[in-house]
Amino acid sequence: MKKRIYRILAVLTAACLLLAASGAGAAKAENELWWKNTIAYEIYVRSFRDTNGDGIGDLKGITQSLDYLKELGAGALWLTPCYASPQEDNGYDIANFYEIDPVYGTMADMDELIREAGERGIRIVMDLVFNHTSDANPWFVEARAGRNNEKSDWYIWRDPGEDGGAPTNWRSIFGGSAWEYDPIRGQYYLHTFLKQQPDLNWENPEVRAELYKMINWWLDRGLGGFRIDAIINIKKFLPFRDFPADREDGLCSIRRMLEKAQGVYLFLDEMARETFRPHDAFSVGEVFDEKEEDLPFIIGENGCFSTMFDFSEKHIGADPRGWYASALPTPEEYKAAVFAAQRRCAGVGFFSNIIENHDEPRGVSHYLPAGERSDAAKKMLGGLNFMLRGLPFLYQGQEIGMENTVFDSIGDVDDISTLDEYRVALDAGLTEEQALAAVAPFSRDNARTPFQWSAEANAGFTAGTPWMKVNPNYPRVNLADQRGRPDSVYEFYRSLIALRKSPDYAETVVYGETEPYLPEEKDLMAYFRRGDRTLLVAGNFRSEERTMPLPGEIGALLINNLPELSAADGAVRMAPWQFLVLELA
Ligand code: TEU
Ligand code: CA
Repeated sequence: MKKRIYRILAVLTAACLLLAASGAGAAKAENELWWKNTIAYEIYVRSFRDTNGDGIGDLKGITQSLDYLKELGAGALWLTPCYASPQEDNGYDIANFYEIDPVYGTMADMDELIREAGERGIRIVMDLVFNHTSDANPWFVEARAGRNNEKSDWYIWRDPGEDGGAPTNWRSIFGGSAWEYDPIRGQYYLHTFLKQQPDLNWENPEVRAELYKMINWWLDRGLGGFRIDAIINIKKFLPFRDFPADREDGLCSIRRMLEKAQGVYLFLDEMARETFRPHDAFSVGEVFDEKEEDLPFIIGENGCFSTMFDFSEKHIGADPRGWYASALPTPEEYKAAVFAAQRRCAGVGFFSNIIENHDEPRGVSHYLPAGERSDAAKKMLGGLNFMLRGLPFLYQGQEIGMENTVFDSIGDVDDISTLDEYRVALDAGLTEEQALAAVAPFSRDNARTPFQWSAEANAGFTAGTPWMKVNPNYPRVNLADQRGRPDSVYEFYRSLIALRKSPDYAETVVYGETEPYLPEEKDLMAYFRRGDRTLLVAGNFRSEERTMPLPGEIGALLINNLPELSAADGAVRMAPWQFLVLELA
């Protein structure tokens, strides 16, 4: 019976989507060009540039950096949340969607940024956090005040369980029960993340209408689009029930419930129909645990988003017991995950490709072995990711090869997720020192240290005291040292961006199919990009030389992260960490 209902639901979803899509196709085709031919750049507003000496990055700091971002070649800037917020999760807990948090600036600063960016051909993309709000949001304040007011059903409430405790045994993503008791209502409310981040009830059409109104309000202000946060979590699996515990605490990760939910694409298609499509707005989804058969609903010709991030590499080595028991990915595991993702989206749509973001450790410290994070290796990793089919999303600092930071003690840690994982490690019997060492490589704070502009005090990020310690390697790794230096990581990224935009190669780099080359060759990651030209992209994930046979004659050498190239007798002698983009004759 249940199976039949799900099948009907899936068919219904497909029918509605196909119906909705026919009109949208044309408009979408026209609009999608701008974002496909560009590169996107994520800014962690808090750590980008401080202009008023309070040690916290701000909107004026981004406006003052637009000429730099233009020089780099960014066409879209994704800003992490800068709405009014108690900052419990650094802005991912929004108290007012219509107000800029004073710590980041004013609405006038926002309008100025949108205008100034527009004058440089750059579009601003805001962060949409719609699975939850802050518990300081007036919507939640009203909802918890009673069971019969206008907003009572805007969040997810349940009576206590038989034992008077939490309604189910779910663990939030940041640890502890996903249920918080509220004495005023005498009920529990659900929070997938922090208890200060109560989940919105998307089953309530009033909630959805209010959210769509807000999106259109911002799009009418001239935004280019949105990044949509943790969006698959909005659909819950009903009726609520316990799941088998996955740790000693008797709880089970809430992800187990969320991954069983069905029908989220009806909500997402409605959202696109009410907001993004009428505005030809760009949208990139933060989608986890999606099923392959659902990809067309997400990024297909008539999908609910323009694109979505490919997170498959992020999960390599992850252990359900926690970060302390997780492992860093090997080059072969990384290569396999990347090629599988490229295969999954081929002929369906565009993934947005990343090696890092504000939730991940630095890519060069995560995917390159310790002791091997040379400029050549950093360029190779960046190049292998950048040349994939899809939209390249750079994260601030990636373009200069920023690395994981150093935590002298747990006191240096700001990230709530890291603090939770540290506690899990201690509960597993590690000493404080061992626990910190075990979770540090996975910490989100690695990506959140201030941007390293120069070797001056505080890396030129602030004239005050930075809200988070600057990475002590800033005298060695900073933009001022690299700008204009031909062999720098920064100039290497600029050369990749120039190739993607070059009239001769754009069609192939943007639209060309990806096809693995010699995938069985250990620690060699190579693939073709087949468009109106054929490119061979190759990286040697080793600190020793190796030979790579060529599939044909080289027509042109387009990118080389090293000064030399030794090619003879139908093969290339690749130096350690060498990266090449060759055009085949
Ligand atoms: O993240 C969603 C998410 O589930 C993961 O990124 C996860 O929280 C994290 O990696 C655990 O380490 C989004 C935002 O990107 C993140 O910054 C927010 O904390 C989270 O949603 C809640 O809004
Ligand atoms: Ca500031």
